[in-house]
Amino acid sequence: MPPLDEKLEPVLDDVLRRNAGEDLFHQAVREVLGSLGAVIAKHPDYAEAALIERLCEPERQIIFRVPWVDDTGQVQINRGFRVEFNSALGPYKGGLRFHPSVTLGTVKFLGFEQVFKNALTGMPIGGGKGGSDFNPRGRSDAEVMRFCQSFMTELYRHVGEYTDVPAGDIGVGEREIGYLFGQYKRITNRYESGVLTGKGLTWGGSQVRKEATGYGAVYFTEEMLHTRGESFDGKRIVVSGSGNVSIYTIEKAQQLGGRVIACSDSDGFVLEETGIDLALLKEIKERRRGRILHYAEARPSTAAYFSGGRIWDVACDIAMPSATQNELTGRDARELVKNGVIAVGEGANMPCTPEAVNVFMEAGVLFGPGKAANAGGVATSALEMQQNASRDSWTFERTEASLAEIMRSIHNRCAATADEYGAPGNYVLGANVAGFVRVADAMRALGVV
Ligand code: NDP
Ligand code: 2IT
Repeated sequence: MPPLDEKLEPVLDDVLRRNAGEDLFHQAVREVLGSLGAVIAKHPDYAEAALIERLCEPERQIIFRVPWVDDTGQVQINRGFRVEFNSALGPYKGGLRFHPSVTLGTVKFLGFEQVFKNALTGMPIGGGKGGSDFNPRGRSDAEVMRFCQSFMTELYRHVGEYTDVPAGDIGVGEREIGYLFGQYKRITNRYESGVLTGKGLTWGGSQVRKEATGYGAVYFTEEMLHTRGESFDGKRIVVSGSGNVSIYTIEKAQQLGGRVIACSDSDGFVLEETGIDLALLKEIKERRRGRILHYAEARPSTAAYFSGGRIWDVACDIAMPSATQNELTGRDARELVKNGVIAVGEGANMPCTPEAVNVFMEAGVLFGPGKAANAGGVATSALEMQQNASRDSWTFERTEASLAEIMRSIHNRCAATADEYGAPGNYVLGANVAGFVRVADAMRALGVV
């Protein structure tokens, strides 16, 4: 990571002081500020009017109690969050994460990343994020529904088509969006489709939204590979996780001729040299809500299961970390480089530690940072908002063609920005600077608000 410009040191010091203990938020801010020295050296006016300081302070942070009754009649209490980070470019937009590890710091890191990601898409969406420390694992459908209804009973007053538009993230998929939308509709007596994205196809959802993050990450990585005359065809690929992003990363990588040989969940990973059976993976993960262990048990002759082990020890050409933050460490990166990895595309948000990113950059590995590589999900959410606003619904083909075009243009914008700032091939710098400039220009136009 580049040393911090001395003008930006006090900005980071302030963020650390005012947000004590929020390590993930500190990490995300430090990474972006590391790229902004180049901008203010070239255009000092971007350091004026406390623009960067304002960008690091969320516009609004909401924390609320979420009480609900479990199947045994016990009252459970969770904590809900929505951080409305920046609305210079459009209504706050970003997912909801339901996972026991969620704290205010988690949501702030994700909201901060989202601001730059959403700017990079070129679409009219600001940045926000939310969630809860609710753990959906092992909960019945009825419990998940009651939790979602209670969550929305507070959240409904803060969201809206022109205000703040949540979607899914870890632990939040179509089922949860359905319960949330149902409760919003009931409380407000409005069929306001544009209040949430990631909806089902029969009730206002968009084709390709489910697939979009994974497909988009593969498109972005393919664009990086093309710069070196390479492609997915015939490559060995490792995808961590086995949730929404991972499944559709695997699907698109396979469609492009790649062989995905390993995927995981938080308990362990499966290695299958002949290639992951996607239909079985979907059956176990999407329909049965099962575990990777069950997948391996169903493929006894070809698949090996490693409880707890490091998926990044598996030799591959392309690595796509698609589970969670800081899941790929410096040690893992060195192992991947030693085994000949040529490209890393971040499907998850901030899955590579700063040390891992350095290892990849120094080794000349193509590295696509999450805020660019996984922007296809939120971009397709913006397409869903567009369809809702015009009461239209597009075909799968039309929507996928838009997604592919958006990912190509994000790639090209990052690459051109990296070139312009004298760092060709540095997609981290390209993504941070291109995202920053778009938000910062809008903030300047809107005055000190
Ligand atoms: P899902 O809940 O569908 O899947 C998450 C996967 O990651 C599961 O396999 C899960 O395993 C694993 N995982 C989650 N938390 C941990 C953890 N703390 N340690 C180890 N493994 C973990 O989520 P998504 O696929 O939607 O999200 C994955 C990543 O992609 C996240 O970083 C998210 O922020 C990011 N993202 C998602 C987008 C979307 O549209 N959904 C858009 C852009 C980025 P287990 O079942 O064992 O918990
Ligand atoms: O991290 C992300 O970009 C998401 N979870 C998707 C956000 C969205 O609003 O579709």
